[in-house]
Amino acid sequence: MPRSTAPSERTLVIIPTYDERDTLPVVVERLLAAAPDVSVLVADDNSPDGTGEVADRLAAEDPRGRITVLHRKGKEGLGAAYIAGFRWGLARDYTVLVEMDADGSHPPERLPAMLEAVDAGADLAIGSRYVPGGRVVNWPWQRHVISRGGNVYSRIMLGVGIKDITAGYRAYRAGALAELDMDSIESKGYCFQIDMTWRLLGNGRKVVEVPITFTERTVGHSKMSESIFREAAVNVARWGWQKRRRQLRELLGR
Ligand SMILES: Nc1nc2c(ncn2[C@@H]2O[C@H](COP(=O)(O)OP(=O)(O)OP(=O)(O)O)[C@@H](O)[C@H]2O)c(=O)[nH]1
Ligand SMILES: [Mg+2]
Repeated sequence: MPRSTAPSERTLVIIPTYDERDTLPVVVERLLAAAPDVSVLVADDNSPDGTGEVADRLAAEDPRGRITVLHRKGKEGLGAAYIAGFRWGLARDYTVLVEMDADGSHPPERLPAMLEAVDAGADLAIGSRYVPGGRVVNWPWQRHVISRGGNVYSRIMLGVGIKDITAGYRAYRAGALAELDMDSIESKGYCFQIDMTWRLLGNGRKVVEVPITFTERTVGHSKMSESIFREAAVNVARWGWQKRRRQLRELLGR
C-alpha cells in the first residue's frame, strides 16, 4: 500500500504554560501515549514555579526527541504564546498545528479524532464541549453560565453557528494559519480563540466541531481574569457590528 500523506503526519502540539509544573508532565505523557507520532512544543513564559526547567527535563528524557521548549521572556498571555508557537511550527513545515492546555482539561485521547477531522477536510477542528457527545466535568454552576453565556453572546453578535467558539482545544491545518496576518492578532485570553475562528471563517475556511469531555483542573490555579472577560465581550461586539455595517453597505450598494 502506498504511504499515506495525510496532513496530520506532521503534527505539532503547542502547549502554552504558566506555572504548570505539576500538570505538564502528566499531560505530555498522556499525549505521547495517545498520539506517539506528534511533536510537542512547550511555550513557557518564564514561569516562576520552574515549569520551564520541568519542560527541559521532559525534552531531554524523551528518547525520540519529540519535545522542544520555547523559553519566552515573561508573561505575555495565551495568545502571544500561541502565535510564537504557530510561527515556530510554520517555519518548520508542520502541516497541522494543535492548541492544547497544560492543565489536563483537554483530553489528549481525543486528538486522533480531531486530526481525523482535519485529514477529512476541516481547516480547523475544535474540541467542543457543546456538540452532542461533548461535556464538562467539575465545573461549578457559575462557570457553566459564563461559558454558555459567552458562546450564546458570540453566536448572536457574530451570526455564526459554532457551538463552542471559545474552546481552547484545536487542530489547525497549517495553510489556514499561514494566510493570517499574525502581527495583527492582539487578543490575549479567551478572545484569542474567538478571534482566530472569526478570521478563518472570514477567509472561507471550514470549521468543524469534534465532541470532547472537558475536565476542569484539580491542581494548579486558573489564569482567568476580569480583563480577559472584558476583552472578549468588547471585541466580539465590535466584530459583529463591523460585519453588519459591511452587510448594510453592500445591501445599499455603497
Ligand atoms: N505561555 C503562557 N501560557 C499561559 C498564559 N496564561 C495561561 N497560560 C496557559 O494557558 C492554558 C490555559 O490557562 P488556564 O489557567 O487553564 O485557563 P483556564 O482554562 O481559562 O482556567 P481554568 O478553568 O481555571 O483552568 C494553561 O496551559 C496555562 O498554563 C501566559 O500568559 N503565557
Ligand atoms: Mg484550564
